[in-house]
Amino acid sequence: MSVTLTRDGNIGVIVIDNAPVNAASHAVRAGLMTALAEAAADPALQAIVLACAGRTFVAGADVKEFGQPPRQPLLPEVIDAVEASQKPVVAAVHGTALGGGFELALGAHARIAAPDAQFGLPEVKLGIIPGAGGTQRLPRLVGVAAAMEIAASGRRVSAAEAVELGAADRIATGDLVEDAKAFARELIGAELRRTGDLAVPEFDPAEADRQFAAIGRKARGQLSPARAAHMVRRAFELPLAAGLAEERAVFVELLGSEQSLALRHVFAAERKAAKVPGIEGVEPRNIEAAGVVGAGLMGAGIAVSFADAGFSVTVVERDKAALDAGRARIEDIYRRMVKSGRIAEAAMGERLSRIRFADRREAMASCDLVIEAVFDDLAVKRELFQSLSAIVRPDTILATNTSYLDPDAIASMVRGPERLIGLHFFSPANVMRLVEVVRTAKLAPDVLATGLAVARRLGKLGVVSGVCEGFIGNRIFTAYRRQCDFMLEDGALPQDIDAALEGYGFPMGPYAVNDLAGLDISWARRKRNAATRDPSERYGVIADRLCEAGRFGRKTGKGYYTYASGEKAVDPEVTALIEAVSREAGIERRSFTSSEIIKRVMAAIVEEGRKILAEGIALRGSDIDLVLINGYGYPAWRGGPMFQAGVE
Ligand code: T1G
Repeated sequence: MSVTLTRDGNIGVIVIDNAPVNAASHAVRAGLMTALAEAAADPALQAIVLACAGRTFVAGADVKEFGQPPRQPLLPEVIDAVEASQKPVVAAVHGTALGGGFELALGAHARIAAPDAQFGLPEVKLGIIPGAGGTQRLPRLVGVAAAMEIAASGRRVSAAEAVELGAADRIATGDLVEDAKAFARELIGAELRRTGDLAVPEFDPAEADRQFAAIGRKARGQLSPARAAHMVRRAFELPLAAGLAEERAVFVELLGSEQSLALRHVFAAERKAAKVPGIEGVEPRNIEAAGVVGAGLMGAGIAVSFADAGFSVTVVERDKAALDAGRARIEDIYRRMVKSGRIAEAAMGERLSRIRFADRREAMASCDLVIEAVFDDLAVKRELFQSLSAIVRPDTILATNTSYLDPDAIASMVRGPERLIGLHFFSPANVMRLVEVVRTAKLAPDVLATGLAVARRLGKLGVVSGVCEGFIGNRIFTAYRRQCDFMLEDGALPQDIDAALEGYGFPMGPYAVNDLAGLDISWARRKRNAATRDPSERYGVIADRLCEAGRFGRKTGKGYYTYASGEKAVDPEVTALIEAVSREAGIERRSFTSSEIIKRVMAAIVEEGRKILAEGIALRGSDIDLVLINGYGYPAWRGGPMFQAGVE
């Protein structure tokens, strides 16, 4: 680690070098104070550039220091010293200036960014709020509304948007540090614009109230987004010093909160998930050309994911009609992304240009990886993989997106089973972060490493799963759905269970989810497995009864709920059907409190999670937490069911 001061004529260049992400550790903070003092004392220096070595500007406070006693100088003190400098300080930002990194840049008198640099205040994702002036300085540059949104969402802000908002001043056109030096030279002799001295611009209180309420609703029980937004608004009411003090107090309060401990567990868990025993140092294969067989709902989403990440994609369907339908599905996904403002029209064209469509599998002969998302039937997969084996190169990786079939059985059909991997995406595949990377028995280590690398390049979270029915996520979902179904027979109603889980922080309860996905899919699976079901095990019949009545969910206008008006509504017919099932089973129905429902669901999850760990299907409890958070809507600010149960 080093913080160096070098001289280029009358410009002092301070460079922070603290791999891997220039986190603002104690040593960095102390080094900065020394370098600033040296630059201030050197009469030959008339301006200062603050830059970082390596791949990014300061990416935040050092999360490894959280929970330890704070050590002087604290980051706010360093930022105050930057801002108080009598000589202009220009921050040269590349990579991701996040959290304390963004706050450090805000303390400078100007900011110049590399074109692909990003800014952000992701503290809320760690259950805290910015603690070094982010909520107090940002609104002084961009206004209350934009600052509330940025601080409460924790999202990334591109360099272009930062300049547009006023959070950054320029985009570098050549070498970032050279451009920063030129910028610093321009500021010599000019009146210094100290961010902290700026007044917070007027804003519309009624609009801010509406924005604040929306932030609270979206947070679904998480505290930090609203607290961050509130502190931004306080910047308008308080002088800087008081605002900084109040912000720091809230930051320290939340740092000790359960929600922050839980979210820091999730942050660490995401990095642990990439560490898989047995493949340390194994080089992934180079994947540039991906083939996707099947352009239904899943295949289309997978193709979009790969195109979005810069792969060239070949989409294959069985015939022209299916191919045209698949192409239309993919174009529709992009049109919706443009409509929602997620991407610009030009980006849609650019990404679509990466996708080729073919109704012959031979079109994938040059692919580095081919993934199938065809009908989940073993005979269909067998025929497909046998033909693919003869078309693609021997080193082409073959992947299955199957949800419930046995990937080892599929691997046995492939020439070179060591290259058959499961990549289980979650619908909609171009939105959901989670990919279960399924480790088949014969899988080659470099193919497993490649699966994880591809998931990462897709911007997704790869979690390794062994082979079992439903892998990690669906196996656990099935287990806790079973408990919910039993509670329906014992006395609860769908709306009770959904309300309990939504109150716990899930975006949707299991029955509303089921109506959305369709009841017929799991019904088909239950009928397929009926012959092998253990007759001694309790079996919930309500789902079958609903399907037998043609109630498949939203797509048939009714399932666990009715959707006559398009909105979900409780259906007395369903209540009557459930009560009849209880009567037939001789069950005396009783009421359930939300906390009892939650306790029973969490117990079912943890029990199944422990089995999954004992069987070696999941590497660690925190991997199971990541699957439930990123695939099933478990509220991240609770850390995960295994975290709650103290299972690492
Ligand atoms: N502190 C310490 N180590 C960090 C770190 C951090 N802030 N961020 C990442 N690392 C480590 C990480 O553990 C991993 O280590 C390695 O860097 C590569 O990370 C006062 C209080 C920067 C976008 O929340 O979003 O500032 O596992 O695998 O995918 O208001 O890391 O290899 O040993 O994630 O290229 C605010 C969190 C902190 C940013 C890079 N900042 N980091 O992503 O690499 S709170 C954040 C990230 C704060 C102030 C408050 C990402 C990244 P190892 P990686 P990446």
